[in-house]
Amino acid sequence: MTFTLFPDTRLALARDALAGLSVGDALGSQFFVPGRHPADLAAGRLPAPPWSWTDDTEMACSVVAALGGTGRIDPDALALAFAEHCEPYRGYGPGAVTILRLIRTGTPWPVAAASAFDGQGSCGNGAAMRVAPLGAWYADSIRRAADQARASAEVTHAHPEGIAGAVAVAVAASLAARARLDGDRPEPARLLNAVAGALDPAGEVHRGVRRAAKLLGQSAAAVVDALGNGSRVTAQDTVPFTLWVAATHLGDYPTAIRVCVEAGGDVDTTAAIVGGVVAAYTGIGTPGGVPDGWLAAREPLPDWLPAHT
Ligand code: F2R
Ligand code: MG
Repeated sequence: MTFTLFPDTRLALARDALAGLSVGDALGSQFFVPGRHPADLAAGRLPAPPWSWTDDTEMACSVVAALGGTGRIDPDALALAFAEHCEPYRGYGPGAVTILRLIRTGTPWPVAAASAFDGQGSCGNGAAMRVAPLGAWYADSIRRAADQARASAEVTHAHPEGIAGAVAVAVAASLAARARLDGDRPEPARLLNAVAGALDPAGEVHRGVRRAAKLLGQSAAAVVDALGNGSRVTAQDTVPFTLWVAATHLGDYPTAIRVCVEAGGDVDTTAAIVGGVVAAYTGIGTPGGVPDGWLAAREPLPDWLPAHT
Protein backbone atom coordinates (compact mmCIF):
# COMPACT_ATOMS: atom_id res chain seq x y z
CA MET A 1 0.00 0.00 0.00
CA THR A 2 1.32 3.48 -0.84
CA PHE A 3 0.27 6.65 0.93
CA THR A 4 1.14 10.32 1.02
CA LEU A 5 3.32 11.53 3.85
CA PHE A 6 3.15 15.31 4.21
CA PRO A 7 6.30 17.25 5.16
CA ASP A 8 4.87 18.24 8.57
CA THR A 9 4.22 14.58 9.40
CA ARG A 10 7.74 13.57 8.36
CA LEU A 11 9.15 16.32 10.52
CA ALA A 12 7.02 15.40 13.53
CA LEU A 13 8.15 11.77 13.29
CA ALA A 14 11.79 12.77 12.91
CA ARG A 15 11.52 15.22 15.83
CA ASP A 16 10.07 12.53 18.08
CA ALA A 17 12.89 10.16 17.10
CA LEU A 18 15.40 12.94 17.80
CA ALA A 19 13.84 13.48 21.24
CA GLY A 20 14.13 9.77 21.99
CA LEU A 21 17.69 9.64 20.66
CA SER A 22 18.87 12.70 22.58
CA VAL A 23 17.25 11.68 25.87
CA GLY A 24 18.74 8.18 25.54
CA ASP A 25 22.16 9.67 24.77
CA ALA A 26 22.02 12.21 27.60
CA LEU A 27 20.67 9.80 30.21
CA GLY A 28 22.93 6.96 29.07
CA SER A 29 26.04 9.13 29.33
CA GLN A 30 25.15 9.89 32.96
CA PHE A 31 26.11 6.30 33.75
CA PHE A 32 29.77 6.98 32.87
CA VAL A 33 29.87 9.32 35.89
CA PRO A 34 31.57 7.56 38.82
CA GLY A 35 29.12 6.59 41.53
CA ARG A 36 26.14 6.14 39.20
CA HIS A 37 24.64 2.66 39.13
CA PRO A 38 22.14 1.10 36.74
CA ALA A 39 20.16 -0.04 39.80
CA ASP A 40 19.34 3.63 40.49
CA LEU A 41 17.41 3.82 37.23
CA ALA A 42 15.55 0.58 37.91
CA ALA A 43 14.58 2.01 41.32
CA GLY A 44 13.34 5.23 39.75
CA ARG A 45 16.24 7.33 41.08
CA LEU A 46 17.13 9.59 38.17
CA PRO A 47 20.35 11.63 37.93
CA ALA A 48 19.99 15.32 38.77
CA PRO A 49 19.40 17.46 35.66
CA PRO A 50 20.62 18.79 33.35
CA TRP A 51 21.63 15.66 31.42
CA SER A 52 24.17 16.81 28.84
CA TRP A 53 23.96 15.27 25.42
CA THR A 54 27.03 14.09 23.49
CA ASP A 55 28.26 13.69 19.90
CA ASP A 56 25.37 11.32 19.12
CA THR A 57 22.85 14.13 19.53
CA GLU A 58 25.02 16.85 18.00
CA MET A 59 25.40 14.85 14.77
CA ALA A 60 21.74 13.76 14.74
CA CYS A 61 20.73 17.44 14.90
CA SER A 62 22.75 18.09 11.73
CA VAL A 63 20.92 15.21 10.02
CA VAL A 64 17.50 16.54 11.06
CA ALA A 65 18.42 20.10 10.05
CA ALA A 66 19.44 18.80 6.60
CA LEU A 67 16.15 16.96 6.13
CA GLY A 68 14.11 19.90 7.43
CA GLY A 69 15.90 22.18 4.96
CA THR A 70 15.84 20.29 1.67
CA GLY A 71 14.00 17.04 2.44
CA ARG A 72 16.99 14.93 1.50
CA ILE A 73 20.65 14.34 2.32
CA ASP A 74 23.19 16.35 0.35
CA PRO A 75 26.44 14.66 1.43
CA ASP A 76 28.62 17.73 0.75
CA ALA A 77 26.40 19.95 2.88
CA LEU A 78 26.06 17.33 5.61
CA ALA A 79 29.83 16.86 5.84
CA LEU A 80 30.27 20.61 6.29
CA ALA A 81 27.48 20.76 8.89
CA PHE A 82 29.05 17.92 10.90
CA ALA A 83 32.44 19.66 10.76
CA GLU A 84 31.14 23.14 11.61
CA HIS A 85 28.99 22.00 14.54
CA CYS A 86 31.52 19.64 16.09
CA GLU A 87 32.27 20.60 19.70
CA PRO A 88 35.16 18.20 20.41
CA TYR A 89 34.41 17.98 24.17
CA ARG A 90 31.13 16.20 23.36
CA GLY A 91 32.96 12.82 23.36
CA TYR A 92 33.54 12.21 19.66
CA GLY A 93 35.32 9.04 18.56
CA PRO A 94 39.00 9.54 17.67
CA GLY A 95 38.44 8.70 14.01
CA ALA A 96 35.57 11.19 13.80
CA VAL A 97 37.64 13.98 15.36
CA THR A 98 40.34 13.51 12.72
CA ILE A 99 37.93 13.23 9.78
CA LEU A 100 35.96 16.31 10.84
CA ARG A 101 39.16 18.32 11.35
CA LEU A 102 40.29 17.37 7.83
CA ILE A 103 36.93 18.40 6.38
CA ARG A 104 37.00 21.69 8.29
CA THR A 105 40.42 22.48 6.84
CA GLY A 106 39.40 21.80 3.24
CA THR A 107 39.92 18.08 2.58
CA PRO A 108 37.03 16.68 0.49
CA TRP A 109 34.95 14.31 2.64
CA PRO A 110 35.49 11.23 0.41
CA VAL A 111 39.26 11.63 0.91
CA ALA A 112 38.97 12.32 4.64
CA ALA A 113 36.61 9.40 5.30
CA ALA A 114 38.66 6.95 3.20
CA SER A 115 41.88 7.83 5.04
CA ALA A 116 40.60 6.73 8.47
CA PHE A 117 42.02 3.65 10.17
CA ASP A 118 44.92 3.15 7.76
CA GLY A 119 42.68 3.40 4.72
CA GLN A 120 40.06 0.88 5.86
CA GLY A 121 37.56 3.62 6.72
CA SER A 122 35.68 3.75 10.02
CA CYS A 123 33.33 0.97 11.07
CA GLY A 124 32.59 2.85 14.31
CA ASN A 125 29.00 3.05 15.51
CA GLY A 126 28.88 6.80 14.80
CA ALA A 127 26.90 6.61 11.54
CA ALA A 128 24.31 4.38 13.24
CA MET A 129 24.01 6.54 16.38
CA ARG A 130 22.74 9.62 14.52
CA VAL A 131 20.40 8.17 11.91
CA ALA A 132 17.14 7.09 13.59
CA PRO A 133 15.39 10.44 12.88
CA LEU A 134 16.23 10.01 9.18
CA GLY A 135 14.57 6.59 9.23
CA ALA A 136 11.48 8.07 10.87
CA TRP A 137 11.40 10.81 8.21
CA TYR A 138 11.16 8.07 5.56
CA ALA A 139 8.32 6.20 7.27
CA ASP A 140 6.82 5.65 3.82
CA SER A 141 9.74 3.79 2.25
CA ILE A 142 12.40 1.53 3.71
CA ARG A 143 14.20 1.68 0.38
CA ARG A 144 14.55 5.48 0.58
CA ALA A 145 15.43 5.23 4.27
CA ALA A 146 18.24 2.82 3.36
CA ASP A 147 19.50 4.93 0.42
CA GLN A 148 19.50 8.16 2.40
CA ALA A 149 21.06 6.48 5.44
CA ARG A 150 23.89 5.30 3.21
CA ALA A 151 24.37 8.86 1.92
CA SER A 152 24.44 10.21 5.49
CA ALA A 153 26.90 7.55 6.66
CA GLU A 154 29.46 7.73 3.87
CA VAL A 155 30.63 11.24 4.72
CA THR A 156 32.42 9.92 7.81
CA HIS A 157 32.24 6.09 7.62
CA ALA A 158 33.82 4.58 4.52
CA HIS A 159 33.92 1.01 5.90
CA PRO A 160 31.01 -1.16 4.66
CA GLU A 161 30.12 -2.25 8.22
CA GLY A 162 29.90 1.34 9.45
CA ILE A 163 27.51 2.08 6.57
CA ALA A 164 25.52 -1.13 7.14
CA GLY A 165 25.01 -0.12 10.78
CA ALA A 166 23.41 3.14 9.67
CA VAL A 167 21.22 1.42 7.07
CA ALA A 168 20.03 -1.10 9.66
CA VAL A 169 19.05 1.54 12.22
CA ALA A 170 17.36 3.76 9.64
CA VAL A 171 15.29 0.87 8.29
CA ALA A 172 14.28 -0.10 11.84
CA ALA A 173 13.21 3.50 12.57
CA SER A 174 11.32 3.71 9.27
CA LEU A 175 9.41 0.54 10.14
CA ALA A 176 8.77 1.80 13.68
CA ALA A 177 7.38 5.12 12.45
CA ARG A 178 5.29 3.38 9.80
CA ALA A 179 3.88 1.06 12.48
CA ARG A 180 2.90 4.10 14.52
CA LEU A 181 1.03 5.61 11.56
CA ASP A 182 -0.66 2.27 10.87
CA GLY A 183 -1.45 1.60 14.56
CA ASP A 184 -0.04 -1.88 14.10
CA ARG A 185 3.00 -2.89 16.19
CA PRO A 186 5.22 -5.30 14.24
CA GLU A 187 6.21 -8.63 15.74
CA PRO A 188 9.87 -8.36 16.85
CA ALA A 189 10.96 -11.14 14.49
CA ARG A 190 9.22 -9.47 11.55
CA LEU A 191 10.94 -6.17 12.29
CA LEU A 192 14.42 -7.72 12.64
CA ASN A 193 14.06 -9.88 9.56
CA ALA A 194 12.89 -6.90 7.52
CA VAL A 195 16.00 -4.97 8.65
CA ALA A 196 18.25 -7.91 7.77
CA GLY A 197 16.61 -8.08 4.34
CA ALA A 198 17.84 -4.55 3.60
CA LEU A 199 21.50 -5.44 4.31
CA ASP A 200 24.31 -7.12 2.36
CA PRO A 201 24.06 -10.78 3.42
CA ALA A 202 27.85 -11.09 3.38
CA GLY A 203 28.27 -8.49 6.13
CA GLU A 204 28.80 -8.85 9.88
CA VAL A 205 26.01 -6.41 10.80
CA HIS A 206 23.66 -8.51 8.69
CA ARG A 207 24.78 -11.68 10.44
CA GLY A 208 24.32 -10.02 13.82
CA VAL A 209 20.79 -8.85 13.06
CA ARG A 210 19.83 -12.36 11.88
CA ARG A 211 21.25 -13.74 15.13
CA ALA A 212 19.33 -11.12 17.09
CA ALA A 213 16.10 -12.43 15.57
CA LYS A 214 16.99 -15.93 16.74
CA LEU A 215 17.69 -14.63 20.26
CA LEU A 216 14.24 -13.11 20.81
CA GLY A 217 12.87 -14.29 24.14
CA GLN A 218 16.35 -14.73 25.67
CA SER A 219 17.60 -12.58 28.55
CA ALA A 220 19.38 -9.33 27.74
CA ALA A 221 22.52 -10.72 29.42
CA ALA A 222 22.53 -13.72 27.06
CA VAL A 223 22.05 -11.40 24.10
CA VAL A 224 24.98 -9.22 25.19
CA ASP A 225 27.14 -12.34 25.46
CA ALA A 226 26.20 -13.36 21.92
CA LEU A 227 26.09 -9.97 20.16
CA GLY A 228 28.10 -7.46 22.23
CA ASN A 229 26.99 -4.21 23.86
CA GLY A 230 28.99 -1.61 21.96
CA SER A 231 32.06 -1.85 24.18
CA ARG A 232 34.19 -2.09 21.01
CA VAL A 233 32.44 1.06 19.69
CA THR A 234 31.95 -0.56 16.28
CA ALA A 235 28.73 -0.96 14.31
CA GLN A 236 29.12 -4.75 14.36
CA ASP A 237 29.35 -4.81 18.15
CA THR A 238 26.55 -2.28 18.71
CA VAL A 239 23.77 -2.41 16.14
CA PRO A 240 22.53 -6.04 16.44
CA PHE A 241 22.13 -5.69 20.23
CA THR A 242 20.38 -2.32 19.97
CA LEU A 243 17.92 -3.60 17.40
CA TRP A 244 17.16 -6.63 19.59
CA VAL A 245 16.33 -4.20 22.44
CA ALA A 246 14.26 -1.91 20.22
CA ALA A 247 12.30 -4.79 18.66
CA THR A 248 11.68 -6.39 22.06
CA HIS A 249 10.62 -3.17 23.84
CA LEU A 250 9.20 -1.14 20.95
CA GLY A 251 6.19 -0.02 22.99
CA ASP A 252 8.04 0.88 26.19
CA TYR A 253 10.70 3.60 25.99
CA PRO A 254 11.69 3.69 29.69
CA THR A 255 12.21 -0.09 29.79
CA ALA A 256 14.18 -0.07 26.54
CA ILE A 257 16.55 2.58 27.92
CA ARG A 258 16.89 0.77 31.25
CA VAL A 259 17.91 -2.43 29.40
CA CYS A 260 20.67 -0.47 27.61
CA VAL A 261 21.92 1.05 30.86
CA GLU A 262 21.96 -2.33 32.60
CA ALA A 263 23.77 -3.95 29.65
CA GLY A 264 26.77 -1.63 30.03
CA GLY A 265 29.20 -1.02 27.15
CA ASP A 266 28.78 2.10 25.00
CA VAL A 267 25.68 3.09 26.94
CA ASP A 268 25.13 6.62 25.61
CA THR A 269 25.17 5.29 22.07
CA THR A 270 23.18 2.10 22.61
CA ALA A 271 20.55 4.21 24.41
CA ALA A 272 20.65 6.82 21.62
CA ILE A 273 20.03 4.21 18.91
CA VAL A 274 17.36 2.38 20.86
CA GLY A 275 15.77 5.63 22.04
CA GLY A 276 15.55 6.96 18.49
CA VAL A 277 13.93 3.84 17.07
CA VAL A 278 11.52 3.32 19.98
CA ALA A 279 10.42 6.98 20.11
CA ALA A 280 9.66 6.84 16.39
CA TYR A 281 6.97 4.37 17.41
CA THR A 282 5.87 5.67 20.82
CA GLY A 283 6.25 9.44 20.54
CA ILE A 284 6.64 11.70 23.58
CA GLY A 285 4.50 11.88 26.70
CA THR A 286 2.33 8.97 25.55
CA PRO A 287 1.88 5.74 27.53
CA GLY A 288 5.17 3.93 26.95
CA GLY A 289 6.67 7.00 25.27
CA VAL A 290 9.53 9.32 26.20
CA PRO A 291 8.57 10.59 29.67
CA ASP A 292 8.02 14.36 29.75
CA GLY A 293 10.19 14.59 32.87
CA TRP A 294 13.11 12.90 31.10
CA LEU A 295 12.79 15.28 28.17
CA ALA A 296 12.77 18.25 30.54
CA ALA A 297 15.92 16.94 32.26
CA ARG A 298 17.86 16.73 28.98
CA GLU A 299 20.03 19.70 28.09
CA PRO A 300 18.24 21.83 25.46
CA LEU A 301 19.12 20.97 21.87
CA PRO A 302 21.68 23.26 20.19
CA ASP A 303 20.40 26.72 19.36
CA TRP A 304 21.57 26.39 15.74
CA LEU A 305 18.90 23.72 15.12
CA PRO A 306 16.31 25.76 13.17
CA ALA A 307 13.00 26.18 15.01
CA HIS A 308 11.09 24.85 11.98
CA THR A 309 12.97 21.58 12.27
N1 F2R B 1 34.11 8.06 21.77
C1 F2R B 1 33.15 7.59 22.33
N2 F2R B 1 33.25 6.87 23.47
C2 F2R B 1 34.47 6.73 24.17
C3 F2R B 1 34.49 7.70 25.34
C4 F2R B 1 33.19 7.80 26.05
C5 F2R B 1 33.29 8.43 27.44
N3 F2R B 1 31.96 8.69 27.91
C6 F2R B 1 34.04 9.72 27.42
O1 F2R B 1 33.42 10.76 27.08
O2 F2R B 1 35.20 9.71 27.80
N4 F2R B 1 31.92 7.77 21.92
C7 F2R B 1 31.60 8.26 20.63
O3 F2R B 1 32.26 7.41 19.68
C8 F2R B 1 31.27 6.53 19.09
C9 F2R B 1 31.07 6.92 17.67
O4 F2R B 1 32.27 6.72 17.03
P1 F2R B 1 32.53 7.10 15.54
O5 F2R B 1 31.93 8.42 15.25
O6 F2R B 1 32.14 5.98 14.69
O7 F2R B 1 34.10 7.31 15.63
P2 F2R B 1 35.35 6.43 15.14
O8 F2R B 1 36.52 6.90 15.92
O9 F2R B 1 35.43 6.52 13.67
O10 F2R B 1 35.04 4.91 15.52
C10 F2R B 1 34.88 4.52 16.88
C11 F2R B 1 35.79 3.37 17.23
O11 F2R B 1 35.51 2.23 16.44
C12 F2R B 1 36.71 1.48 16.24
N5 F2R B 1 36.93 1.41 14.78
C13 F2R B 1 36.39 2.16 13.82
N6 F2R B 1 36.83 1.81 12.60
C14 F2R B 1 37.68 0.81 12.78
C15 F2R B 1 38.45 0.00 11.90
N7 F2R B 1 38.40 0.15 10.55
N8 F2R B 1 39.21 -0.98 12.44
C16 F2R B 1 39.24 -1.17 13.78
N9 F2R B 1 38.52 -0.44 14.68
C17 F2R B 1 37.76 0.53 14.19
C18 F2R B 1 37.83 2.26 16.93
O12 F2R B 1 38.01 1.73 18.21
C19 F2R B 1 37.25 3.66 17.00
O13 F2R B 1 37.81 4.42 18.03
C20 F2R B 1 30.01 6.71 19.87
O14 F2R B 1 30.02 5.82 20.95
C21 F2R B 1 30.13 8.11 20.33
O15 F2R B 1 29.33 8.40 21.44
MG1 MG C 1 28.37 9.77 22.62
